[in-house]
This record gives sequence, C-alpha cells and structure tokens, in this order.
Amino acid sequence: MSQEHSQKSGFETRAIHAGYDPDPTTGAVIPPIYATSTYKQDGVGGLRGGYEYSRSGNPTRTALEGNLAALEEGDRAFAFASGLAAEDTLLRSLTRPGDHLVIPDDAYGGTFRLIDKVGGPWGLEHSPAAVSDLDAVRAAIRPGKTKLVWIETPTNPLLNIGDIEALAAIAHQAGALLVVDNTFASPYLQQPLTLGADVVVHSTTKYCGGHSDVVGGALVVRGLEVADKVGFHQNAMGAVPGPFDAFLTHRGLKTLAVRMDRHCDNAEKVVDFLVGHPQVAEVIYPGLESHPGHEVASRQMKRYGGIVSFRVTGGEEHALDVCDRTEVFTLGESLGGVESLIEHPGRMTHASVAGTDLEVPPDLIRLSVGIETAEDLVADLERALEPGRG
Ligand code: P1T
Repeated sequence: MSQEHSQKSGFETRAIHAGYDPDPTTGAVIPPIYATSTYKQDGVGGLRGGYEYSRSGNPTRTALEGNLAALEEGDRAFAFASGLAAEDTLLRSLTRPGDHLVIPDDAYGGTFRLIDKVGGPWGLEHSPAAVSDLDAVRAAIRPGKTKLVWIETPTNPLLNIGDIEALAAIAHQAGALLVVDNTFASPYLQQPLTLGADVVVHSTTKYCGGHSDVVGGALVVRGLEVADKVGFHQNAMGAVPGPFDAFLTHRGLKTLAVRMDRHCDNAEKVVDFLVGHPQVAEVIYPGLESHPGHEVASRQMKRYGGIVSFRVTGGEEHALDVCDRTEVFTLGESLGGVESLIEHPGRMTHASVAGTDLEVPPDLIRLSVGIETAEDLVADLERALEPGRG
C-alpha cells in the first residue's frame, strides 16, 4: 500500500494493508517469513531492494515497521527483540553519560530497572515525577541537562494519565524530547505523535502482538533526525527481532482494532462488577468519572483500555489469595493477550521497584481483561472474591 494512500486510510484499513503490497512474484497476500541472514549482491554493493544483511534489514521486519509507522502516524518505525531492547536502544541513541531524564514515579518495573541499574552506572541520572502532575514534571526538569521526559500513559500498573499535549510543550520548552510508552493504550486507542510526542515506545509483546506468543518491542518516531539516530543504533546495537517474531507481531496488528474494542467492552463490565464490591477497597480505571485522569483520558484516548487495577480490603495476603483463586484469569505476568491474566504487581512485575519511590501498594491486583465471554470473567472474579473461601 503506497505511503500516500496509507496515510489517508482509516485505522483498520491501515492495520491490514500498510507496510506491504502483495508480493510481485507470487502475489502472496501476507508477507513471507524471510528466513535468511544475508542477500545475494549483484556485483559488490549491488543490493536488491537495499537488503544486505538481516540485522540491518529483513523484508518481514520491513513490513512490520511500515505497518507500525502507519498506525502511529510516525515518520519511521523500528522493531526490536523486546520492549526493553527498544528502550535501551532509544536511551543510547538520544542520551549521553551525564544526561538527565524525568521518568514516571510509577513506571513499569523493568523500565525503571533499565534506567536505574543499567543507565545509572553508564552515567544517566533520573528523577521520578507523577505523569499526571504537570508542575511536578516541570520541577523535575534540570534545564540544559534533561534530554528526555519519559512517560507512560496510562501508567503500569496504577493507570495514571499524563496529558501528552501539555507534557510535550513542557519538554520542548526545556529543550528535551517527549517519549511516550504507548504499550497500555496501543496505537488504536491513542496516537501520541499526533499530540506532539517525539518518540513512541511499545512493548509489542502486549496488545500489538496480542496473542501472548511473541516478545517484541518498537520505537516509532517523528522527525528524520531522531529517525536517523535510532536507525543507526538499531543496526549498530543489533537487538532486532527475527523474521518469525516480526511476522507474528505484524499478524497481530491486523486485528488490533477489533481486539481492543472487545478488551474495552469487557474491561468496562469487569469495572462495573468491581465498583462497590464489599471486598474491593478501590477500583482504578481511567474510564471511571472518579479517576483523576478521566477528563484528560477522554480527550486523548478513543476508549480507556483493557487493564483494570484494584485494591482489596484485606491487605497483601488477601490480594495474593485472590490471585491464587481465579480460574479463567490466568495468574501470570504480561498483559494485552486475548486471554485474561491476573497478577500481583508488588511481588511480580514490579518486584524490581520494591523499596524505591516507585513501590506499588501491596494490596494491588492488576487484571489484563481478555476477550473471552464477559459474563465468565465476572463470574470468575465473583468466585475469587467470595469471602471465607480459600
Ligand atoms: O517485556 P518487554 O517486551 O521487554 O517490554 C517491557 C515493557 C515496557 N513498557 C511497558 C509499559 C511494559 O508493560 C513492559 C512489559 N511489561 C510486563 C511484562 C508486565 O507484565 O507489565
């Protein structure tokens, strides 16, 4: 699909067609898995289609990258072996030892560990700030030193909302770039680059892939200067996905819109059930009018997503017990697949932030609401929350 055409089409059309035209030789409608490490040259330097070596480029990956760029409305997209590989490549593309970053005070534990434990010894400094508090972000910026304002919105796992447009203005005024981890919203619900962000990060392991069968990451960028730096580092650092992983992620993206709508429908039903439940102390979901980020989320997101977090009344033991009791919700890390998952962030995905400013409440449970029959999901939670069981 031509770039011009793909930019004019609707999201669902882009999800299915952008990045790939049927193969000119065979007519294959779906990008083949190019399981090749190298390419025949027609005389030294005579590359066919620019392909030289599969770390630098592979047609299956090219199709995925074209698709992601079209969905996020970015200038270029780059695929990686994992979300953290994408983040590491971004950090080394856009920062130098001695630079400073503002990061969410409730980021994904692995992102914090990368920035703190790997970036720290390398010379990066960081300050946590609440993404929902513009003044706090402004105050955390060190003029001249802060190169990136890095946010998640919604954040993992507390689902705080950052105002992308306002944060982009704050970052740019300070000469920094705004990086938005868009993993929780997915490009279907939110397109940060259209709101002024400079770089979008994805763990494509989640909604983009959508079937819990592949680990991957992506960076989508606005502006050719940033694209050149990221492109150079993608090749120079080499943390690329193999062709089969690229194929699976691309296949997942084709159904992103329909999956996300069902994730949102089911999450809303789960929220309706949890709100007011006697064993539930607090339900956290940006779609609730009581959520402090509801108004901003309504402005910048199409819907509110498939992740629901909640706190139980009986402390950590109670939370661990509920996680242990569900049957349709599988106890496991990760999110964004078709199947529902339940987890205890404090002991699982966010164990790496224990004892830091980013520590999460011990009575918190995170649900990744899948696309099963909503009534079965609600019944499963009802059983798991029944008092006196276990
Ligand atoms: O796992 P990986 O593909 O490397 O992506 C890391 C990552 C980055 N950003 C966000 C917002 C994430 O949620 C993740 C991964 N998160 C989990 C595995 C999880 O269960 O929260």
